[in-house]
Amino acid sequence: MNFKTIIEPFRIKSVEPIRTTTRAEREAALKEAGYNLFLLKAEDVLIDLLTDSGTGAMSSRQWAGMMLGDESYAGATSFFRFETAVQQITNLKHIIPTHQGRAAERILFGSMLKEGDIVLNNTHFDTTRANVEYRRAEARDIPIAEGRQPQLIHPFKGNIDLDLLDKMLTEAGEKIPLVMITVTNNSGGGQPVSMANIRAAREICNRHGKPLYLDACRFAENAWFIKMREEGYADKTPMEIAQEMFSYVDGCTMSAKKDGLANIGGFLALNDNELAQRCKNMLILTEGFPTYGGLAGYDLEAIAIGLHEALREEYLRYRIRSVAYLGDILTEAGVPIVQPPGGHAIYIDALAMLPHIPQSEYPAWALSLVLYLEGGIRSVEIGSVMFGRQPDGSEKPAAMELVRLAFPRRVYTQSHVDYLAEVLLHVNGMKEQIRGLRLIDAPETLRHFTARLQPAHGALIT
Ligand code: P70
Repeated sequence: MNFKTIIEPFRIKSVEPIRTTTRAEREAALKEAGYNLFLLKAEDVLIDLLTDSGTGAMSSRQWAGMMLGDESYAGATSFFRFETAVQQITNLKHIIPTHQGRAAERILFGSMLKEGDIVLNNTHFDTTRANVEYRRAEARDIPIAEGRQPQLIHPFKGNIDLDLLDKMLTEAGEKIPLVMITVTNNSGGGQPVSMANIRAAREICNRHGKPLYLDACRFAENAWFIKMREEGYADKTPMEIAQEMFSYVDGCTMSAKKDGLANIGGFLALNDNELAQRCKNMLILTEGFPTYGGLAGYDLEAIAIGLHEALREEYLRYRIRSVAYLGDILTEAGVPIVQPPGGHAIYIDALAMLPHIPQSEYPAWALSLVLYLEGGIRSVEIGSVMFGRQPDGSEKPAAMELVRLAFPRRVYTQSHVDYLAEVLLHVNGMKEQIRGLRLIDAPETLRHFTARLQPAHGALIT
C-alpha cells in the first residue's frame, strides 16, 4: 500500500512537560533578558526552536548504548566503536573527537591558519567565522548568487561559487591554506550543496594544490536533498551518497549535536598524517586525550549510533517533510520565507516581511522577539546582530535578515507545528505594528549570544 501521510517514524517512550506562560509573564521575561532570547530561562519557552543543536531526542538504542560507555582514559572501547562508525561514513584516516564542533574548528584553524590568511567557504556559520577571525585570518563567503536571494527557488542554493573559487585561488592562492564547504548551508537557509558542486570544488582545489574540508554538521540532510533533487542519485542510499560526499574532501569538522543526533560532541577528521599529529597535540592541551577528546565514553557511544540513525531513509523523509510542512503553510499564507524550505529550519525573510524597519534597527531580531511575546516560541536571528559587526569594529548590514525556526530532531510533533503556524500567521497579521531595536551593550565577538538591546521607539509593538 502507498499511503501518502508521512508519520513520525517513532513512538514516544519518555515525555518532558512544556510550560505555558501568560503574555504578561513573557513580557517581563523579555525585559529581564535584555531583549535577547538567548538570555531567557528555557522554562519560560513553550516551543524552543532556538537551535537544532544538541536538542534532539535520543533513541532508546542510543540510551542503551550509553550503558556500554567505556570510561577508560586511554584506548577505550567506546572510542574504537566511534572511530569505526565515523570511518564507515567518511573513510577519513584520523578521527579526533572533540566536545563540539567549534572545538574541532579551533584546533583545525589553530593548526593551519596564520595572520592574513583567507578561508573560503560557501558561507561560514557564526562560530566558524569567529574561529577564523580569532586567528586574524579572513573568513570569506562565496555562495552562488542565487543563495543570497531568499525568494528564489533553486535546488542547490548552498552551492559554492566555482568561478569565484577558481579566481580567488588564482589571484590569492598563497594566502589560502584551505577551502571549506558547509553542508547544508546554515546561514543561507539550510540549503543543500550538490554532489556536482562538491566534486567540481575538489577538482579546482586539486589544480591549485589546496585541501578541501567539509563543515559536515548536517551531512545526512544534505545527502537526502541530493537523493531527492540531483540526477543519478535517486536509487542510492543516503549512506552511499554521504560516502561519496566525503570521498572528495581531505577532512571535515563536525558538530555531532546536529546530524550525530547526540546532545553533545563533535569531531575533526582528516587524512594528512603530519597535520593530524599537530591537531592531536593541541587536543591534548585543551580538550583531552585523543581517544576521548573532552567527551565521556558514553557520549562517543551515543554519537556512533546517532550518526547512523541520521542516515535512515524513513527518518530523513520525515525530517525534511516536517520542515517543508510548515514552509508550505507559510508560503500559502504569503509569509515570506527562504525558498525552498531548508533541511533543519524555516527561515523567515524579515526584510521582506518588515520593510518599515531599517537594517540598523535589526528587523529579524525584532520579529524573533514578537514570536516569543505572542506565542512563547523561541527562534534565532540570523541577521545583523549575529553578523553585522566587522573584525575592525565597523558595522555592515548582513546579507540577509532572517529569523530561523530550527527544528530539534525527533522532538516536536505535527500539532506543535500547527500551533507554530497559527502563531506565525497571527504575527504576520500585526506586522505593521512591530518596531525595531538598538543595541545597548554587546561584546566584540559572537555578540548575539550575550548582547542586551532596547526597543528603539519606546516599545516593541506600537
Ligand atoms: C546552530 C548552531 C553550530 C554550527 C553550525 C555549523 C554549520 C559549526 C557549528 C558549531 C549554533 C547556534 C546558533 C544559534 C543558536 C544556538 C546555537 N550551529 N558549523 O544552531 O558547532 O555548536 O557544536 O560548536 O551550524 O546552527 P557547535
